[in-house]
This record gives sequence, C-alpha cells and structure tokens, in this order.
Amino acid sequence: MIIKSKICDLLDIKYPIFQGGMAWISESSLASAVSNAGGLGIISSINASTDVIREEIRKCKKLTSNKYGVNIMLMNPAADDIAQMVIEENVPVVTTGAGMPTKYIKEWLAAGIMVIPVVPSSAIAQRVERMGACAVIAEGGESGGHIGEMNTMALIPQVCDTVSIPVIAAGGIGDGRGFAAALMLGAAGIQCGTRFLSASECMIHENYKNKIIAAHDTDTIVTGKTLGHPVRALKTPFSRKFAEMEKDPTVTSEMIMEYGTGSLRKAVKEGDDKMGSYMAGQIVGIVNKIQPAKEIIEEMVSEAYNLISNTKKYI
Ligand code: TUI
Repeated sequence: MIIKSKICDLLDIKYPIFQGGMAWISESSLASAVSNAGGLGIISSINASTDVIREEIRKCKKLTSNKYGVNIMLMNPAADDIAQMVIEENVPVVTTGAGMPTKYIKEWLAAGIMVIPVVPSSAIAQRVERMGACAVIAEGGESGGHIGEMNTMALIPQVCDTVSIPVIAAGGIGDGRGFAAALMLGAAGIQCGTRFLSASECMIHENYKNKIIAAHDTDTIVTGKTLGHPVRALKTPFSRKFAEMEKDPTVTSEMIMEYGTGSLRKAVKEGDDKMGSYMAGQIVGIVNKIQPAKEIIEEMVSEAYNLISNTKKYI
C-alpha cells in the first residue's frame, strides 16, 4: 500500500509523512528511524551546542542513506551558527519554526538546501513562498509546543488556496484518519510530533512516554500567552502553576520566565514530575502504545489508504 504526493517527488521520500523537529527530543535515533521507514525524519537543533547537533547530523547520515531534515527554531540565540553549520554538513532539508527565515534563506537556497518553514497563517505562507521556500508546513494550534492562533481544520485549506507550493499539514494529526483528512483539505502531506513521542526510537525519559500514553484528549493546556509565546503541554503541576502565575497580577513576566527556564529539559532528560514541561499536542489521547517508528508510519499509511479507498460510499 502506498500513499504519495508531489512532496514525495520533490524530496525523494516514499511517504508524505514528516516527523516534527521537537525541541530537546528529535535526535538522530528517531530521525533516522523515520527516514529509514520512508518518511522524513527531522533533527531538532535546539537542545545542545552547535557541535553536538553537528554530531547528531553525522550520526543520522551514518544510520540512513535516505533524506532527512534539520529544524531550526529561529528564536534560538544560536540560530546564526546552526544556519551556517547545516550548509557545512550538506543537510538536504531545513525546516524553520517560531519566526521568519528571512535572514538565512538566500544562503541556504544557494547551497542547494530545500527550505520548508513552519507557518501559522496564510499571509506568512505567502511571504515564505516569495522568498523561495519549496513547501510550507502549516501548523495548527492543536500542536504541542510553541503554537499559532489558527486551528488545523481552518488553516490548511486557506493556506492551500494562497500558495502554489506543497502544503504539509501539522497539528492534531496522529493516525491514518488525520492523514486522510489532511489530504482532503488539500495538503500534500502531514507532519506528526506527538505520535512519534511513543516511538521505541524516541529517546525521551520513561516518565515522559508514560504520561503521553496515559493522557486523554483534554489533558493539555496552553500557557505563555501573556509572554507572547503560547506553548501547549500536558496538564502537570508545572504547567498549572505556570498558568496561575500568569493570572496573578503580583507576578512579573520575569518571574514567570525564570520559573519556566529549563523545564522542557527537565521533562525530556529527567522525567521531573514537578518541574518538567511535557509538551504534547491535543491528539495525545490516541497515542496508546510504544511501537517502532516504522510500524507507526505503516499503520498510518494503511489506515489512510483504506479510508480513502472507501470514500465512494459517500457519493
Ligand atoms: O516552533 C514550533 N514549536 C516549538 S519550538 C519549541 S522550543 C520552546 N521551548 C520553550 C518555550 C518555547 C518554545 C517548542 N515547540 N513550531 C513551529 C511554529 N512556528 N509554530 C508557530 C510558528 C511561527 C510563528 C510565527 C512561525 C512563523 C511566525 O512568524 C511570525 C513572524 O512574523 O515572525
């Protein structure tokens, strides 16, 4: 069974499925497993020094001969260094998040890198298309981590109407039903983060995996709106306290930021029950077991294939 689209030809991948570049989480083990299974594995560049990320990229190249990508979070103070390093390492695909890639895109394109920014709106999609992006990842607010205002269901068709480049749908997609729905909305593929948190090759702390497997649909919360950086994560003592601090007029932004510093690392590396920020998307309730990335991808493809094959029953 195969599902393919124009993004498969453009990137030379088997299935139009990207694994999100999750801060502190997506490293060579997960990214190479996804790429070996026919998707696009993506390494996050936010969790360590530029040289450590360089090593992760080299490990990934050893573990797969398939295409992979690196995500650059543009609010990262080290973004300038990482932007240069991906050129030196001949990284084939760069995805960007949390800002505009204006400063770097010309140099990346000149180096032959395919640039695929994450966008939260059709206006931003249009701007990055003009700059030379080869596709966009339109991410709805159902996603985990740093999010925009729009939801996936409304965002995807409007971005598809605005740009001519392929649109990858992200946010709230975790199985073949979401995959098929995204294609119906006009997307050329999907990006999943939360679903891959339960992959055997995903090296997060055991507590993180257990919390993901136990969580239900309403178990996430968005904090950080008052700071201008909304973030979706599991409801935990940390995120509830964060939300309370945001409502308290005696608590300053500086105090809130200090409280949040290092919280994602504490979840991913230490499984800290009290002070960890367990970022996850609203689809977390369907993530119920640990399984290899290959099985996750094949399950999504066969489920979407069966659903799409049966659409005739509606007409
Ligand atoms: O970047 C993400 N998700 C992330 S980054 C991250 S790391 C982090 N750690 C601690 C606190 C906060 C963040 C965790 N999750 N997704 C991609 C994304 N990009 N979502 C929204 C956007 C975005 C927003 C505005 C992209 C472009 C944009 O442009 C506006 C402008 O004019 O700059």
